Amino acid sequence: MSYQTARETYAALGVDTEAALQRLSATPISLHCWQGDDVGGFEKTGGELGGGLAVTGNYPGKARTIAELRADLEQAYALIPGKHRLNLHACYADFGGGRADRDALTTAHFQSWIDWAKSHGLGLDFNPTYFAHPKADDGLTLTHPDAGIRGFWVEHGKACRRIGADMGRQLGTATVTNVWIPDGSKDLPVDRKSPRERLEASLDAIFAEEIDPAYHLDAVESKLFGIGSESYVAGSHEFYLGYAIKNRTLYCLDAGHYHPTENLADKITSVLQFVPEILLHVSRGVRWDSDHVVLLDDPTTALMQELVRGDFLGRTHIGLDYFDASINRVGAWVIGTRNTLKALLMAMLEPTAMLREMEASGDLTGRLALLEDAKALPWGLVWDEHCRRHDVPVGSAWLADLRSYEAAVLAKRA
Ligand code: RNT
Ligand code: ZN
Repeated sequence: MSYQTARETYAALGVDTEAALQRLSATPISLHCWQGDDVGGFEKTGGELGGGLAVTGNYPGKARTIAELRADLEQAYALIPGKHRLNLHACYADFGGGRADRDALTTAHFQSWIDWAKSHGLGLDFNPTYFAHPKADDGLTLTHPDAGIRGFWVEHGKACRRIGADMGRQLGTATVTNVWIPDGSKDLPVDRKSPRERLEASLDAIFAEEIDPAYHLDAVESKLFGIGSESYVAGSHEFYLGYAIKNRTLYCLDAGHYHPTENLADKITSVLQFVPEILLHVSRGVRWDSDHVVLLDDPTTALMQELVRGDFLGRTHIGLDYFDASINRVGAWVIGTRNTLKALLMAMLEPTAMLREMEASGDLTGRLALLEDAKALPWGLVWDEHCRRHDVPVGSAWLADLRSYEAAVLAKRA
C-alpha cells in the first residue's frame, strides 16, 4: 500500500491527508535540553540534582559539555521530521565569558545558545532553575520563609524573563519561560497557607515587569507531589490554575503531575476556557511522576485529539519533559518526539466531521464503531510520507543512524 492509497482511503472519510501533513509540519515540538545529560547542566556547582527530581540509569555517552550536548541535539533533530524548538534550563548557561550566580544571569550567558539556535533555525524556550543549588538545599525557593533566600530566587526569576525575552526578540519567535519550583513538604504541614501566600507574592514580583508577548510568554507549572514533597506542594494544580487565570499567564500541564488515573486530555477544554494559552510537558509517568519516554499510547493520543478537535493548536505550546538515562539519550529524544508527532498526526487524520455528525444526531453506536475502526486506518503510510518529505529516515531506519552516531561519538565519551 502506498501513500496514494492511504490518501484515497482517508478522502473517502472526508479527511484531507495533504492538509494534515501541512498542519503537522507547522506544529513545532520543544525538545527539552535536559534529556541529553540527566538534568545536569553546566554550572558544575558539585551539588545534588535535588528538587525531588530523580534520573535513573547509567547508559554510556552522556553529554559532558555544551558542545557535546549541541552535537547530540543536532543528531536528534536530524532524525525527527519538521522544524522544532529547544527548551533550555537556566543551569545550562554558557560561562565561557565568566561565571555568575543564578540571580545575576544575563543574556550574555545564553548568547552562544541563541546564536546556535539561530544557525539551526530553532526557536528557544526557557526555564529558571529552582533546584541543584545550595540556596535550594532545603527544597524551598520562592516560598522560603527567609526573605533573603526568597529574594535571591525572585531575582533569578526576573533575570530569566529578561533572558527569555532577548531569546524571543533575537530569534523572532516568542520564548515561553516556564516557572516550576520544588517547594513543598515531606510530612504534614500545619501551615499550608503562608507558603502559598509567599509564592503568590514572589510570582507577582517576578512578573511585575511587562514584556511584549510577541517575544515572551510566562507559564506556571503545577505538581501533585515530588520526592520529599509527598504531603504538600505549594504550587499545586489549584494554586497555579487560579494564578494563571487571575494573571493571564500560560498554565503548564505536565502529564506526570496529576493522580495516576487522571490524564491531561480532559483538562484541555476546561483550562483553555479560562486561560489564554497553555504549555504542555508531554511525559509519561509510570506509577508516579517517573518521567519515562513518551509513548504512542492512549493518554498521548487522547491529549492530541483534544488539541486538534478543539482547534487549540494555536493556543498550545508543546514541550517534552522526561529524562531516561537507561537508554541511548539521543534515542530517547527521537523516540519521544516522533511519538508525540505521530499522536498529533493521528489526531489530524481523524474523521472528526463524520464523528461529530454521528454524535449530534444521537448515533452513539456509529460514533463508537468509527472511533474504533479509525484506529486501523493507514496513518502509518501518511507518517512515512511526512518523514520522506522532510528528508529524515522512514520507519525504523533512523535507528541505524543512531547506532552509527553511538559508535562514532557517544562510545568515545569514556
Ligand atoms: C518537575 C517538572 C519540571 C522539570 C524540569 C526539569 O517535576 O516537571 O518541568 O521536569 O523543569
Ligand atoms: Zn514538567
